[in-house]
Amino acid sequence: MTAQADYGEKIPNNVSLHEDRRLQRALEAWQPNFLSWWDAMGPALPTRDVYLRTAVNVGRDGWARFGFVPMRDYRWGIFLAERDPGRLIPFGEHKGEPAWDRVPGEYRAELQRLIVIQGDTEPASVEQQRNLGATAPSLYDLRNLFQVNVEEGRHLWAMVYLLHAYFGRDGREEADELLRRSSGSLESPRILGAFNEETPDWLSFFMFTYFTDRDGKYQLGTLKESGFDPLSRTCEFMLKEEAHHMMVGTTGIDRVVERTAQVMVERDTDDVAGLGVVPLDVIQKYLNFHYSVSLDLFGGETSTNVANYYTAGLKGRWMEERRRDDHLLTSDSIMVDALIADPGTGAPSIGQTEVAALTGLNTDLRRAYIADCAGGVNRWNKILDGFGLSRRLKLPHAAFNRRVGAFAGIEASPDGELLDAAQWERRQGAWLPTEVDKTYVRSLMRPVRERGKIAAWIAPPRHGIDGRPFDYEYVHLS
Ligand code: BYC
Repeated sequence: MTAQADYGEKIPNNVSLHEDRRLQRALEAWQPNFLSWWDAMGPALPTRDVYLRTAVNVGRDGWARFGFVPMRDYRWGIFLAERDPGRLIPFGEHKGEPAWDRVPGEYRAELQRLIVIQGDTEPASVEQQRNLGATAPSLYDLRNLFQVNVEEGRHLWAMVYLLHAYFGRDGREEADELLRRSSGSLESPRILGAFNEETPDWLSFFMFTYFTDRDGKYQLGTLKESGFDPLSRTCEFMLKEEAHHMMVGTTGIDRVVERTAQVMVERDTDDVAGLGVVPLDVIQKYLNFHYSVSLDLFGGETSTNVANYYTAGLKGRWMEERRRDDHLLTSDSIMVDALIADPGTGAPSIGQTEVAALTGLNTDLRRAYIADCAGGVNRWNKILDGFGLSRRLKLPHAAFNRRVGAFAGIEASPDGELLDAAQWERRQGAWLPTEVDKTYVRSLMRPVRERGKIAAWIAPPRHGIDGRPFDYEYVHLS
């Protein structure tokens, strides 16, 4: 059983931190560095307090408490899902052995790397979203932004706990590095590409929380299967919080599409750029961008890293336990996207090739993700349909705008047509946000801070938070 959450401690936790004074001291020494980072890189808009959900336990019968909290006093805690003492490793060459409570020496470097990469994304997203508070379309949205931010902060704590508790001095150094790198920095950028991109406006924020947070959902889903039980348990709990981030993205884009569709119908025109809402082709360009950089987050179509992680029992598949196979995959294969050279001319074309299932595991996960993303697009198209509009949004081809994997070296249109460099240069402005598009979207981003009011470019939400109405005063500004 997991210990009860201890809220009397400086660092709330359900891992009996007080029983390990050394670890407790080490984390308490990291805490002020975290707070200085939060002050310097976290939400820039000054607020008095915010109606936030704080994780207080991991149980089914309630794990969160809602209330007004000054953000700096948010109780970032360490919570692991309950321990299943009989848990067995579900895949790889250690399949069927008891899950590990300690780090196996032979896998130390790989596990640490996975935890550091995961940990690095959490503060990165807070940094990317730092200035969005200044232009929030409503108090409801402002509160959701801050909720996402504090929870990403808590997810950083989750990874830092693992580094401190299980990886000795190396782990402590890595935990410090997590606060030293910063999103978009030239000298010490964040590790993964998408986390060095800007999130300068709320359309980007909703696209980020839809597409990039969804990568988080899938990656955490695979780490939840890990044979290293503390990692598994922390990811299981992180996934609960992650659901709110998905909701913010999904309904955020719903509401942008809805408002645009409304104005298109009212004015009987597609050309809504001058009418204070985001034109559908700009929404499509933002979607193209965020989707393609998020596809990159899954790594190459083939990867020996992922094969090794799986075989070692460190990182499983999405829904590992529901898969009906041997969970070893040593004799299976998978078709993955690839560039195929024409045997005669050598000219490349987009096709598929068969590889060992183990090396194709990034593809396996990316496919689950793509299917999930398609669900969002269907939803937004239903909104358009509901307004009687025939225009549709779509996911671009997997080869479009890729910088990692099989298509990193080529350019392709959203329909998957191969392009040479000159064609790409000439046409990319039709598919990716241009400076003009970004400036237009930014021009719409005027803050609305009056209770119950909302900016004109977005529809109000259907529901408030925690049963409160939309016009609740979710944030008290200072
Ligand atoms: N940018 O062998 P490959 C989240 C590197 S999001 C830059 O194909 P692998 C969140 C790669 O590291 C989830 N570099 O890659 C969301 C490798 O480097 P080395 C975060 C990249 O290892 C929103 C090389 O290229 N969690 O939680 O099979 C808000 C060859 O690549 C990129 C995780 O990612 C890139 N996009 O797969 C807040 C889970 N992609 O070894 C939070 C942990 C690849 O040559 N990470 N590279 O130096 C992993 O499982 C894997 O490391 C990756 C890459 C899936 C990222």
